[in-house]
Amino acid sequence: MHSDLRTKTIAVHAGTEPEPNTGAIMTPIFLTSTFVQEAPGVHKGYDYSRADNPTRQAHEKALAQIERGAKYALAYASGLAAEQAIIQLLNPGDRILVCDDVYGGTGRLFRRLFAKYNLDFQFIDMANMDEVKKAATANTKLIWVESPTNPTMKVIDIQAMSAVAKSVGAKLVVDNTFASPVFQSPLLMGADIVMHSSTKYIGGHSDMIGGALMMTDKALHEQLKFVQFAAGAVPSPFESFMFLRSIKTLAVRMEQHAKNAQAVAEFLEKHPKVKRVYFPGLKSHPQHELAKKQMSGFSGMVSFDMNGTYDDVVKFLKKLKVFCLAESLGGVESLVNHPEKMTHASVPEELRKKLGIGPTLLRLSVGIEDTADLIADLDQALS
Ligand code: P1T
Repeated sequence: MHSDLRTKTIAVHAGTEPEPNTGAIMTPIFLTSTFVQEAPGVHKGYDYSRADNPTRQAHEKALAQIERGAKYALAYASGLAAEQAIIQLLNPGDRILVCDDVYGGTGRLFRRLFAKYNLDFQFIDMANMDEVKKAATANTKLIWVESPTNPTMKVIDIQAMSAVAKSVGAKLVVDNTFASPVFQSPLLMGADIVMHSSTKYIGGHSDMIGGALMMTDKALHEQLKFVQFAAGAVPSPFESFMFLRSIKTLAVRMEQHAKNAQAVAEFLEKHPKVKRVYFPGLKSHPQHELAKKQMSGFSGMVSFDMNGTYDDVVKFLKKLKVFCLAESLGGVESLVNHPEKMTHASVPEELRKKLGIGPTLLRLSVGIEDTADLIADLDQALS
């Protein structure tokens, strides 16, 4: 696949080639755990599906092709399994700088599971460069960025973080889930690893859990490939097939998500019952200029604070007809989430308060429905 092709073309063809035995245009689902060998160690390139499977290989090839700047990709059973694989590269005593506004489950994985292995996770405000530089000590091995962040849509300067990472010899990881590979290319801005919860935009239909890592460096790919093989958090061949199918429409879906989210954010910003809207595509967003520089679209996630009390929020949620109350994001259908009580309930209370994740904050995953229907739904529920 030529990297000078445009995103919509790459997405449609990514990873798929006609199957050599039959000419089938779609990659078959190789539902097999093992492969017959001619003699011990002599086989056609596959020996066991945890190590490699032809359907997963096509899925990984597609992931590498849709994330600009990537040469390699690895697929995982979930976004958190992909994150876990990165942490498994570290040694006790290593420091990891994490942006303070990460997905609640990412914080939980680091604080409650991996901190006990003597890994030093420092959660910091990455919009504050002084704080970042002060925390970047010689034993810092990883800088972990999520941009835009979940749920308050902070935009972190990826190039600036890459410069800090290089200055101390650390690797830069960017969780690119919210932007999707269509709107942001962290590897071209100095990131070493891009991570996705492919459960979200890459899968796009709220029917699968999956994760992905993309990278440029061969040695880093080999290290992570070993972790994938040794620890085994792989997707099934069926899921790999489904992800291949989803990737074909990723670019067209993202276009509609972004168009709808922009309209919804502008509508909410003008509404008297709304206190504050968090969306990088609004001029009022504190890092709007940075978002314009490092993203080619603002994606489909919009958070907002309602005027009133938690009870008013619950009434509003009950009135919605098109938006469904559910965790997750990035599917074709519009969802609404209450971060404080749902996705970010595991964030320490003090940090939640500092970030502004309170009782009246809601997060919308704006789907690909008709724009006017989405606005009408929000309008009737607000009034
Ligand atoms: O759920 P999983 O596929 O394991 O991915 C975890 C994850 C990682 N990074 C980001 C930015 C995420 O948003 C998520 C999952 N998030 C939700 C389920 C949510 O509703 O925010």
